[in-house]
Amino acid sequence: MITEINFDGIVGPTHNYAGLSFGNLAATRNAGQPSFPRAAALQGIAKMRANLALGLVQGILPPHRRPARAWLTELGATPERAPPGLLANAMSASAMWAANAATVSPAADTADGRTHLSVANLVTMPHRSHEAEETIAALRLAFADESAFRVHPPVPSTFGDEGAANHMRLASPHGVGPGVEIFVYGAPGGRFPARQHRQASEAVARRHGLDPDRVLFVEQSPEAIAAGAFHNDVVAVANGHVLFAHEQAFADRDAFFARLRALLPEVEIVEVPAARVSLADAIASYMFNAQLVTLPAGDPSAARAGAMALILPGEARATAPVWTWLGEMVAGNGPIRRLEFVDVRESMANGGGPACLRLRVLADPAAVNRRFLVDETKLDTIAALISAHWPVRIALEDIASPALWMQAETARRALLALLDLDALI
Ligand code: SUG
Repeated sequence: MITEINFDGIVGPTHNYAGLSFGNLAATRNAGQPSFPRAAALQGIAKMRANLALGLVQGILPPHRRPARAWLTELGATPERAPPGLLANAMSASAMWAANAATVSPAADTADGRTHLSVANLVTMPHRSHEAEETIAALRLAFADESAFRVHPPVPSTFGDEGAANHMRLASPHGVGPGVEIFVYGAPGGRFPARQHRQASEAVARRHGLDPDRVLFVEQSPEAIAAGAFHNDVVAVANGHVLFAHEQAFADRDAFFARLRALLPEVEIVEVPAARVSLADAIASYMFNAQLVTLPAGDPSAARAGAMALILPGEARATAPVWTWLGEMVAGNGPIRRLEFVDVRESMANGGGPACLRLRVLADPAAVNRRFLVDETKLDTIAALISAHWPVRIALEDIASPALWMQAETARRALLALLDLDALI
């Protein structure tokens, strides 16, 4: 049966705060702080358990090899002889933010009736620009069934592409027919880099065989990028027929909403007014970097068919205007009926909330390589391995430590062996 599967990136053993992402305010603010990779990875596991408890199907994507030796070699360096800045770029655990792994178009939207995935090139940030090669290997293995999936390589690096973080899909609540795919891009020239280029989005839409009449290319508001929303999923999220967004998320909100309503009259737009929650508070709390999920039938809070839950970071509770607004929203009669909170604070400190940590794929779980799917028991074994192998703490100076490189490589190999994914070593 076609269902939404969330593939979470397992937080890698080198998770650290090197402040590499200009324009990502949390990451910049926490630069130089010690990190706690074991706690970070276990927080990710706990989030996956919370998703399973809601009755959702859960998948995983393994961490990438760190240090990224192959990338350093291409640059004429080695971990031992790399300038510190370059080494930090080779040690980031940033592949954990699986929303940036690829853009996904479900089978219902594509010309050949297969689910298409385009691996993101992530070229704007050096530490993320070398993720694509391992991501494509993992996705080709997870979605190896060519009758159901097609995995595309990244678009050429001329145009920046950040994957699903800048893509939303809305569809009829009855689940029939193609959806409307929305690609959100940034215009260059602002205070911070616009990571998603319109040309990259257009290329992805063409390659996926989307109906041009059911695709919208929407500019993210320059104010949102300037306020620290380096991806659209920091100010908006969509699920089913519901769009949950900040009033200042889009450059031309009125034109976008009018086009969307014309294409999908059933759409429900839950908009948070700037007068209630400022852009700054929305970004600090990551209230939009939530997983907006449809509760399975039978859930007590699903008082009406297709009711939805918002899986939010704990930080959203700590920001008073956000907490007040969310409370009023769930008490009302809207489509979002339940709030769930997860503790992903190690990831949040690098600017990655619950939604960043997962890649959504609408597909039949039976068509997916089962090694990439998890249940409670498998999560228990992964958690035990993390507790045995992941470093407890990394201080910035440890990034240059050969002992840390060895521990990280051993930990990753042990995880891949446990998952029966040695093919990715
Ligand atoms: O690309 N942080 C990530 C956070 C990605 C969040 N993803 C989504 N919004 N979907 C980024 O900025 C910080 C790493 C560092 O500084 O070491 C970092 O890469």
